[in-house]
Amino acid sequence: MEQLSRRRFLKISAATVGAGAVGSQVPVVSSLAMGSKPPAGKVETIPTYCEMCFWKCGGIAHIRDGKLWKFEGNPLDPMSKGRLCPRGTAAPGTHNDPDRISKPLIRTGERGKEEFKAVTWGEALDYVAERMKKIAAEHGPESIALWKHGTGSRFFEHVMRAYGCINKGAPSFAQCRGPRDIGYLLTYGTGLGSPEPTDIANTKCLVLIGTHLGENMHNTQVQEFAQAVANKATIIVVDPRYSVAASKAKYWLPVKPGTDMALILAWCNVLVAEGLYDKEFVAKHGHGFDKFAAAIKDSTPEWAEAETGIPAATIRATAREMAIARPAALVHPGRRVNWYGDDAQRGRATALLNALLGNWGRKGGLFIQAGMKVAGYPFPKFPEATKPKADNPDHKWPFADEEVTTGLREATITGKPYPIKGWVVYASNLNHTLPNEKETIEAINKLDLLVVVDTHPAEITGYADVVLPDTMFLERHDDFYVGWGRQGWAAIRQPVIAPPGEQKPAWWMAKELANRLGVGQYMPFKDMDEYLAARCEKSGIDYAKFRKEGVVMGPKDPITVEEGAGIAFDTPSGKVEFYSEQLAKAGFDPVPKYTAPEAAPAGFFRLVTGRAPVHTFSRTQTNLLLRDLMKENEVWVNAETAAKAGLKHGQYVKLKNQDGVVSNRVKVKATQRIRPDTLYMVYGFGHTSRLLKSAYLMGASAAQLNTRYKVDPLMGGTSIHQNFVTFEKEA
Ligand SMILES: Nc1nc2c(c(=O)[nH]1)N[C@H]1C(S)=C(S)[C@@H](COP(=O)(O)OP(=O)(O)OC[C@H]3O[C@@H](n4cnc5c(=O)[nH]c(N)nc54)[C@H](O)[C@@H]3O)O[C@H]1N2
Ligand SMILES: Nc1nc2c(c(=O)[nH]1)N[C@H]1C(S)=C(S)[C@@H](COP(=O)(O)OP(=O)(O)OC[C@H]3O[C@@H](n4cnc5c(=O)[nH]c(N)nc54)[C@H](O)[C@@H]3O)O[C@H]1N2
Ligand code: SF4
Ligand SMILES: [Mo]
Repeated sequence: MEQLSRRRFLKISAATVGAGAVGSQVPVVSSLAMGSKPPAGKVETIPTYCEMCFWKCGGIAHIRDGKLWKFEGNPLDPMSKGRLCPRGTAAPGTHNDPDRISKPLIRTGERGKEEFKAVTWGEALDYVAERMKKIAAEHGPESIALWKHGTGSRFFEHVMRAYGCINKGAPSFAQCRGPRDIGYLLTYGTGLGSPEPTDIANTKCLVLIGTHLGENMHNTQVQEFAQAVANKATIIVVDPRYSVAASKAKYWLPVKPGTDMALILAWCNVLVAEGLYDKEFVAKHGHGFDKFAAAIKDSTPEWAEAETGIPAATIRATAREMAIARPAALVHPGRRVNWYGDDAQRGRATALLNALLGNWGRKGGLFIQAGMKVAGYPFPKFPEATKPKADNPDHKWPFADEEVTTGLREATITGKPYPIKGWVVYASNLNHTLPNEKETIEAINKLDLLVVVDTHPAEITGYADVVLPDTMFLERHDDFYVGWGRQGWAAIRQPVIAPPGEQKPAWWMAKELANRLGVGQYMPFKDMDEYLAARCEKSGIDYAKFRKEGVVMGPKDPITVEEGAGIAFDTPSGKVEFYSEQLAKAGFDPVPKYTAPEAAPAGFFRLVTGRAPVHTFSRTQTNLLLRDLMKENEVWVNAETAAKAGLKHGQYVKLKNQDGVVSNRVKVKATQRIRPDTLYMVYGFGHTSRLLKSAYLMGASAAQLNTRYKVDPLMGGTSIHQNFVTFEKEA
């Protein structure tokens, strides 16, 4: 396999910020690669895994004369393969960010007014423990919920569960990959999780539906995508916007937003009608294929053309491209798929399209994941739960296999099935990550206690009663990351530098809280060194070597059928379910069906969102290295649409949505690269927290305009591409 050059990786990642930014991106990233002589000084290197996003690439921190100098990829790590994305590389910018919270805070003003006094750690933790005990005494510990994202939440979850807090929520499920995982679970008997088992590097035909690799900077996948492009794989991109990925594609299908299901069903129709599908795989592993074939009989390319705007001939041609390449043809399952309310069924439709291509367990398709065993720590057993969880008590969403965030928010608002009176929020900016901020604030106003554990004064922090300042990942220990992939592995997180202020690591806060809540026996280790060393010892892993190298690889199992992997499916039928009796029994379509999306009101455009390659959600806008590359977002407007509306490229406008919510001002990017009926914005900008000084009111918040959402009836995911906006020109 050709070695991927950093240059090609960078080229792919250069993305939306435009040609000018490619140049400006170089200094941050390339000083590491250009072999420039390091200035004099004592340099120490310490490996740890990255958490500038949740991909968890292994990196190596360089400390020069006691200061954090740079963070590079760890060549031993299978996620980074020695290279980090721009955000990982810019991690020192988060360590040094002047906008970070440096002391524990207690609220002095009204909620949302961002008025606090600094207190000692003892005062802050005593306050939290006392309030938690009071809520537990009055309502039971179930009435305190945890919201979480990322590795640092691990011991908060542990301690709270020990105290009897069974309720939790994570926007990284219902607002992200949840619908897709449920679609695959229903079809193949397994969700896909993270990282997805996509053999992009070896595929001969890659289909990306939305999934905007190169802007979505999930490192390994972007590297593999560059490999697929170099290998001349046929790339098919379905996106109303000419994404970076589309610019590498043989086919760009500018689908009408919300009609992807019609396209996927039409592709299935062509594969079946023309007899191009993998008959052997379907005969051996398929369940209910005949019923499936009958259900999609009328989903012809001509029918889909009218819905999607993609010519029937193109639909046929692209289906045939997949068929020629199969089984090394891969329809990427997607990641943030909460778009239109039928998302789990759309996930299932892509799962079925992959099944027709027979790519399960095949080279260039979806491989069989391998893991490794790392022994757990001998903790005492948790107390039995005596109440059901509050987010989905009557299984309103029968196929949700993780907590439903908006269900938990609703329980907090209504007090049903029982009151929720406390929230502990770890690294989740709920004002921006749950749809409809008004409902989030309504729920917050019902609380007796809101604890926010964060690195930054984010929007949610402004509502907190107590703010606990966390270290950033380079400053702390966390639990091991035990990864699943082509080969199992484990990576270590260890502090490489002291925090700049009074910040404390999450595990320490959790341990201190456990002592105050009377559940100290659940955190029996002195510190993380002791905890991690104990797990290593039980697993036969050399801890000293692990600390030095950062990564331990597990056994190398066969991962594809070609290499000898066996396949089995954990569905009710034991097969790939082309027809799902489970769904039929629960009153849902056993074969995915298309519903036309709602039309935009006159004068309005559909607002869709995505990622910038150099930022993570609403987390990194104050990082000076990344802010330098992109300090505000733009609204992409088709050039003709802009001309009709009298808008010029580069001018500022405000956007008003169907519910009358008006955004902050945002720059117009007039471009041919988007459909005339669609507007696009990178999500995460438009901060309204005044304490995020360098990001305050820079760009517009897509989240603020996402007042309307549809809930996926299968699993409670919330779709946000339901919002329409019009222009409000600046006076
Ligand atoms: N740099 C960076 N990378 C990230 C992240 C980050 O914050 N920053 N976040 C990570 C996370 S958690 C996630 S979940 C992923 C998300 O990244 P992906 O899963 O790749 O994102 P998508 O939801 O597919 O949405 C974005 C793309 O879908 C297109 N789109 C919008 N509407 C439609 C439609 O109706 N049909 C089709 N076919 N396309 C449409 C948009 O134009 C855009 O190109 O990114 C990950 N990678
Ligand atoms: N409107 C809209 N909503 C979305 C999305 C979208 O595209 N548009 N994307 C969805 C997706 S794909 C996902 S995965 C979710 C993610 O949503 P969440 O799970 O809620 O997580 P983040 O947005 O990553 O949370 C950001 C918060 O974490 C803090 N933080 C950063 N690092 C640390 C740390 O080391 N410790 C602590 N304690 N705090 C830290 C930041 O300062 C910030 O306040 O959002 C979903 N919601
Ligand atoms: S993809 Fe980038 S930000 Fe995410 S873990 Fe990897 S290097 Fe860090
Ligand atoms: Mo996500």
